[in-house]
Amino acid sequence: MLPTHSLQPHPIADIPRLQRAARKLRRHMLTMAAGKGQGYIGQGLGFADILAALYFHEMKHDPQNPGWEDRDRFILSTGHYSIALWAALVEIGVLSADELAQYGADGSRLEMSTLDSTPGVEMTGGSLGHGLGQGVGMALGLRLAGKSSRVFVELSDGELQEGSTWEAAMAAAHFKLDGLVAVIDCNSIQADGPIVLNIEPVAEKWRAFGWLTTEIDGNNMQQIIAALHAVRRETDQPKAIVARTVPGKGVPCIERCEKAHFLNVTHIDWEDAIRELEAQHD
Ligand SMILES: Cc1ncc(C[n+]2csc(CCOP(=O)(O)OP(=O)(O)O)c2C)c(N)n1
Ligand SMILES: [Mg+2]
Repeated sequence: MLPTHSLQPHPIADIPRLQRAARKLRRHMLTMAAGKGQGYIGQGLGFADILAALYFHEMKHDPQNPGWEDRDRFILSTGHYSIALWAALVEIGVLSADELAQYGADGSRLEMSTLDSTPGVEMTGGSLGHGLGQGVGMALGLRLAGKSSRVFVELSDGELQEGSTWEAAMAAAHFKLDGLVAVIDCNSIQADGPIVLNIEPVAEKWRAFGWLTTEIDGNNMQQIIAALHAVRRETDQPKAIVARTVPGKGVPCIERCEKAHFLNVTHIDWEDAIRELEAQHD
């Protein structure tokens, strides 16, 4: 965890506004899952706070022009978390809220796994373990092009068991990719149960690979903002934020699910889930 003295919020961060944004993202995700009757909702709810902080505070982007060449890049390495990205892209106005009903439908732009043909998506996902390698390539390319844009890569704890992740981590440190930020979503699950291999101590591993690393509660907006602020430092090192998150965060009936990886109508009454989220607004 970050030492207490570094947990001061960024001076211009409006924490309550960002928490409200995260709740809106969660609401969009529940709308999608309820419409489809199923989805990777546990992960999305767990990652909502970080996405809200990235899209509504930290990243440079232009919703009117999602392909703007000076934008910061956000790579969602775990394609199955797409529900979270669709929610963010709707909330910033790149996609329309009407499209939420198309989540997971055949031929839809809002697939259950990401497609880079959808506006705002940097990488086609699905096969795990490739996001960081793509992020390294993008960060190198941006540096060669003389751009100041940064590259944020979401990674999962399951992906820490992929050799390709560590090859990319080593390359990023070798090339001193200062503008590359990995946000590692440690939600302690991997498909149908707990993490299979022991991946701890996660933060020490990133430090050993040469990354400037902080560890936070990934559902605490103040800590998220403090960590994002800390990794703005120019250090000739890539940056890692190890975020401990709770699958289903914000919706108690989903938080309580033992197998939160993929939820469907046999597990969840979606109307109850929406009511639970909305009750927390008060
Ligand atoms: C290379 C690869 N191997 C296996 C899978 C199948 N798979 C899909 S999601 C998943 C779980 C991986 O764990 P994590 O990324 O932590 O996801 P979580 O369970 O937290 O959603 C697996 C094994 C895949 N998509 N890609
Ligand atoms: Mg996981």
